[in-house]
Amino acid sequence: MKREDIDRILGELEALKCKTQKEVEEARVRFLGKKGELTALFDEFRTIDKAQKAEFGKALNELKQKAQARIEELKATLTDTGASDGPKADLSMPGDPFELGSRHPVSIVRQEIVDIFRKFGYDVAEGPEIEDDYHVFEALNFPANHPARDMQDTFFVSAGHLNPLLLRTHTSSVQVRTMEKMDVPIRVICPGRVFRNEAISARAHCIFHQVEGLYIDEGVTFADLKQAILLFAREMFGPDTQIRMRPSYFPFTEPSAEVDVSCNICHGKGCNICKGTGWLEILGCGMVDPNVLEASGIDSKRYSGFAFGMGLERIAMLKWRVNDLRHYFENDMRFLHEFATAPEV
Ligand code: 2NM
Repeated sequence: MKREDIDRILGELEALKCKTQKEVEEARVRFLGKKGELTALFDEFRTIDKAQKAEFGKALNELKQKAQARIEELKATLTDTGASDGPKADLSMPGDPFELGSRHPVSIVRQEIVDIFRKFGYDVAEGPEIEDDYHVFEALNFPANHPARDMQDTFFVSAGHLNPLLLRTHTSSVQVRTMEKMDVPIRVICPGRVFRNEAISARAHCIFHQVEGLYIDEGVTFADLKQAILLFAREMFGPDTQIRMRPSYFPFTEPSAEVDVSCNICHGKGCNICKGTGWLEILGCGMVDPNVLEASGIDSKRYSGFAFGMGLERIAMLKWRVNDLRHYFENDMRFLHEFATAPEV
């Protein structure tokens, strides 16, 4: 047995650094374990002669105490729990409640309408909300002095140009882009957000949602329009639904009509939803004006088409008896939860 062995181990203990509890445990085994360095010295101690025992006994005991103290010290200064390979979280903690969201009423109605027209063979097209004057007005046969082209009615992004940028006031602009790009026959519906410079009230809002439809082919007639709208109305409002058309005016269609559906709340008896008339106005439509076809490069002598448009907030109002448009945009959870449905399975 040599004094240097004891001194060397003392030095190593002092210099010992551990980053994890695992490393501390490895050091403990190395110095104090059954096959450790100190254990080996104690075994050797048993075999040495008496004179040497007097010299080394005390030093060896001190070494063992120092080794144990050093290991405890390292253990205490480390913050990890020693279970570093196991889960970090307390799995017995109660979980956060998981709140199920629900669809917005406008989104539900849009999906229903899109699904119906998809079944009829229509494609769905989307386009930019920030548009130019050409696609919102010029190509749609709006005369230069039409009030919609005024700051009073439309939000302009850039003014003073020949073709200013503005927020689209209808999704017909998407249909113009479709007519420019696609070959006839065209069957398309365009859902989307539109913007009008209106004072906000229970019946009007500056942002709302539309679905517009367009059908162009050879020999498309007003009778086709009427039948398409009737089939849509029966899918949307029930198989007993009747429609009626009233003459109207839109710059992009001629002739134009407004469509009412029979009130499915009072069935014609008269209630406060249909204001006693038995009819509810749901959309506008008409035969696409030849000027509109020609502007987008479609031969109006060979082709004809119909178009229609409806406001989603209005249809959702009729469906769920919502009495104020502003509810749709305020994100009041009490309102939104009204439309929660059981999760689909
Ligand atoms: C409506 C009513 C009537 C319409 C017209 C067009 C287009 F692009 F073909 F000219 N798209 N949508 C239209 C026609 C929209 O909304 C009340």
